Order: sequence, then structure tokens, then C-alpha cells
Amino acid sequence: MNNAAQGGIIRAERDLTILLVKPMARLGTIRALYRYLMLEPIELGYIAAAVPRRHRVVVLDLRFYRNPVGAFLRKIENLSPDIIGFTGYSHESSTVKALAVEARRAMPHALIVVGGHHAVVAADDYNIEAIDAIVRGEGCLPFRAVVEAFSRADSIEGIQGVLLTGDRFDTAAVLTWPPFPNVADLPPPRRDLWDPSRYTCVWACERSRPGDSLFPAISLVRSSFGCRMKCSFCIVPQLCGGQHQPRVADEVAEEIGGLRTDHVYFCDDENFIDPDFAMELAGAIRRRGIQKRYFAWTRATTVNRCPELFATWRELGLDAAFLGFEFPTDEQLRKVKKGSTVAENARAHSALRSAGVAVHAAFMLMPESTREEFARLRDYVQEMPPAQCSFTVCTPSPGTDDYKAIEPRIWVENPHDLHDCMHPLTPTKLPLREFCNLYARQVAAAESKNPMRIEHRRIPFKELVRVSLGTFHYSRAFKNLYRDYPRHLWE
Ligand code: B12
Ligand code: SF4
Repeated sequence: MNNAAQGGIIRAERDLTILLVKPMARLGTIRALYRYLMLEPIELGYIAAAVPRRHRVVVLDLRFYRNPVGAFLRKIENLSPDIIGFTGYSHESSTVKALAVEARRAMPHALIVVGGHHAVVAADDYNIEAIDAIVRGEGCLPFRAVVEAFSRADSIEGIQGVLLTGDRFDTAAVLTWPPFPNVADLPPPRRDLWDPSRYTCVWACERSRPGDSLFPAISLVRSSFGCRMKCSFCIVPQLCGGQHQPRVADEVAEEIGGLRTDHVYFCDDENFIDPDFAMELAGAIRRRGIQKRYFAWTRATTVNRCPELFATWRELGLDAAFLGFEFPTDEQLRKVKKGSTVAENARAHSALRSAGVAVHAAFMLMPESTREEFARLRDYVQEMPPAQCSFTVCTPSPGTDDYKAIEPRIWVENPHDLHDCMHPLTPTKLPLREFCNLYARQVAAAESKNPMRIEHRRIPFKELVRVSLGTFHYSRAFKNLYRDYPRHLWE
């Protein structure tokens, strides 16, 4: 372990160089997803914003490199960072650990810190020699405290939300959820640390306008944290204690008004669950005369409760909304405590479309899905009104009761590596290879429902090539995902 983490060495207070790293995913499914969605490393922008400006912060997004490890090693050699921070989802945790080992070898005196979603749900997985500190939960306040202590050469032990590794790893602390701070204390993220024009995503809408790009530059904005619902596969209720905390509407509008991009992809858990806040934010945006286009997250019950909210947001520029349909039967929806029904999902879908808002319909398959269930889902999707569709496999998040329930049946050695919600974590009823084939067919068949296909949108040649390549790689990634499993599980 690093000496400063142990509090053993006295150093003069100094300005630090901090390198924050977003890893490149190892799974083909996620790499294929990058072709449609390559979004800002906003989590790193948040923690960078919490660091006093006298320190130098550099963000390295390894998703843009063909040889990410080489790029990382070159960067640390050039920069000689004092602190290296990694973010990571669960499916990226092995990559984060491997990079930490490289960093430790190349920079033995640097403080190596990890944060992000995996650190929250499986901190013990990061308890390795190459890592000094694990930040669990919202990272701004703990990371600022770590940086300040390190620059004074003080110990970082005892900082709330920060776990040390090795002998002093606090096994009791990981059993509780880190408290979520008051969102008013969070700084606006620093976007000056990357080039916003590099971050794009396929932009869904029902009625495109001439000249609309299919892959515009996008900024991520978080207007609120948490969700009040309790879907049993989802970790959000635990992360935010079942609370929905909106930010101050005027501050969100100011942030949006200052963005260099015209397209805003919200990264809330549910944007409209508090209708008063959603209206207040709409008012704050309108008062400032901000002209942007938006993608947001919602659920059927919210839409059905307040359809007028979506008409207001449509006028403001809401082009599309994510709607968690999950399953085609009420029984399945009840099982995961979704809190909505097939009929309610359909009603919300049609309400959004009548307001002119395109729907991104998200469905889940079960590892136990049979041929008949695949067929039922395919028929359901074929019959529904136009929507951009996505399909995941119901893999409950570590930390949920559903995850505890499946744990004894997990069929791979390191489930974190495959936790991208597309790889079944428990045995499939169908032979795995067949499951993957049907999954890929499902994804491909749903393309015909895409509103942009239905309107026969004219796409510039370059974007057509990008989307065609994306479709090809995406479909191939699903077809081949069985290869991420040991060979004896394939058939
Ligand atoms: C919006 C969102 C997305 C967006 C992208 C968001 C983005 N930022 O790029 C999209 C739709 C693309 C997406 C995709 C996916 N997502 Co997602 N997503 C979310 C959601 C709703 C919010 C994430 C977010 O942007 N938060 C805002 C940022 C600022 O907060 P944050 O990431 O938590 O970061 C804070 C702390 O974690 C900490 N921190 C983070 N990194 C670091 C690093 C250091 C050094 C420190 C000190 C602290 C620190 O401080 C940060 C600042 O507050 C979360 C649910 C949630 N509430 O977390 C799911 C969630 C993170 N997603 C999840 C998953 C599974 C996926 C997918 C695999 C799903 C799929 N099959 O498509 C993909 C993977 C994409 C990828 N590239 O790897 C899971 C992760 C589960 C896990 N155990 O890893 C979550 C938790 C959803 C869930 N209910 O389970 N996602
Ligand atoms: S799945 Fe969506 S609606 Fe359900 S608890 Fe999670 S964030 Fe809330």
C-alpha cells in the first residue's frame, strides 16, 4: 500500500497532478454499443469539479484508443500523476484492476483510487494491493477530501465514503449503503476537460427536421438523483434510499444554457417522477429562452399520471423518452414489482407519441426464456406502435434481494465481468448458443419498428455507413456473446 495512504510519510503541501481514467470495456456487446452511444465521462467531470483548481486534473477516456493499455501507460509516463482515479461499472472491474496493477508498477508513489458503480456494489472486489482507496457512492465530497489530505501528506484514513484496502479494509462498512449527500452540495461538472464534439449518440425522434444529424454531439446532464419506485432488479432504490432528489431547477437550467452542444441526454434515473420539479425546470429553461433538444427517462405510470407534462416538454424540445416496458405480460411485470401493467405501458406509449415524443422501449428477457417466450416478445414488439427498442437480459444488480436470490445459481466464476445486463448470469433454459441467436434475431427484428426507419428518413451517406456498421456489429455481438462463457456452457 502507498505510504501516504497509511499516513506514514510527512511531505510538504504541494499542488498535485490528477489523472482520471474512464476504461475501455472488454465485452463485445458494450463495444458494439459504443457505436451508437459514446457519452461524456460525466462522473469524472463531477469529481474533477470538486477538486480545488490549483491542482491539475486530466481526464483520459480510453474508449477512444485501439490500444488502451498502451495509451494509459504513455499518459502516465508523460504526466507523472500524483493521484490516479479510475471509474468503472461492474463489467469493467477486471479492466480497472489490471490498469491499477500497471499504474502501481509504473508509478509506485501515486495514490490509486477507484470509484463508480462497481465500487458501490462490490467494494470488496477492489480490495487488492494495487489499489489504495475505494470511494463508495457519490464521489465529489470524499474525493475532494482525499485530494486535500494527500496534498498535505496527511493520512486519508477515516474520510467518510472512503475505504482503504489491505489490512484496513472495513468489511463492516461495505454492508451498508453510502448515504447520498444533499444534491445542492454537488458542483456542476467540468466539461472543459474533454472535447464535447467527440461525444455523440444516435438521436431518436418521431418527426425529423431537414438537416437533422443522426449522430449529433451530446452533453449529459443530471437534473435529479434517485427514484421512488422499487423494481426488484434495480439498484437505484438502494443507492438513493428510495428518495428522488431534484437539483435546484434554476441551476440545472443555467447548466443547460451554458452547454456547447444543442442536444442534451439526461442521465437521471427518472426525470418526471416529481411533476412539480419537472414543470419548474421547464419554466426555468423557457424563461432563459434556451433552445435545445432532449432525451429523458420516464416510466409508464408517470406518463399516464401527467400526460400534459410531456406536451410541455415536447414544446421545449423533448424528442424522445426512455420507457421501461420490461415484459409483455402482467405476470412477469408483477414478479419484478414494476408497478405498471401491459395496458398501462401501451397507454403511456400512445400518450408520448401523441405528444410527438418518440419512445425508446426497453425490454428484458429472462435467462429462462423459452422459444415460445422469444416468439411472444417478437409478436408483441411487431404489433406495437413505432418505437426504438432495446433488449437486455434481466440480471439483477449486486446488492438487490433479487441478486441474492440468484447468487447460488450463478454459472460463471466472475459474474462481474459479464454484468452488462446482456449476458445471462444464471443458466439459460435454451442452449446458450441458441439463446444468443434468438436474442440477436430479436434485436434485428425490432429495427423495423424504429420510427426513423418508418418515416424513411434521409440520412447523409457518412451517417448511413456509421449506422449500417453499427447494426452489423451490434447484431454480431449478440449472436456471439456465448463466446464470453467457458466452452462447456455453449451448447
Ligand atoms: C444514465 C445511465 C446510463 C447511460 C450513460 C450514462 C453515462 N454517464 O455514461 C447509458 C444509457 C448509456 C447507460 C448504459 C449502460 N448502463 Co447505465 N446507468 C445510467 C444511470 C441511470 C445513471 C448513471 C449516471 O450517469 N450517473 C451520473 C454520474 C455523475 O454518477 P455516477 O456515474 O454514479 O458517478 C458518481 C459516483 O459513482 C462517483 N464516481 C464515479 N466514478 C468515480 C471515480 C472516482 C475516482 C471517484 C473517486 C468517484 C467516482 O462519483 C460520481 C459523481 O457523483 C445509472 C443508475 C444510477 N443511478 O447510477 C445506470 C447504471 C450505472 N447503468 C448500468 C448498466 C448495467 C448499464 C449498461 C451495461 C446497460 C446496458 N446493457 O445497456 C450500459 C453500459 C454502458 C457502458 N458504456 O458501459 C447499471 C450499472 C450496474 C453495475 N453494477 O455496473 C446502473 C447502476 C443501472 C442499474 N439500475 O443497475 N447507462
Ligand atoms: S427500474 Fe426505473 S422505475 Fe424501477 S426503480 Fe429503477 S429507476 Fe425506478
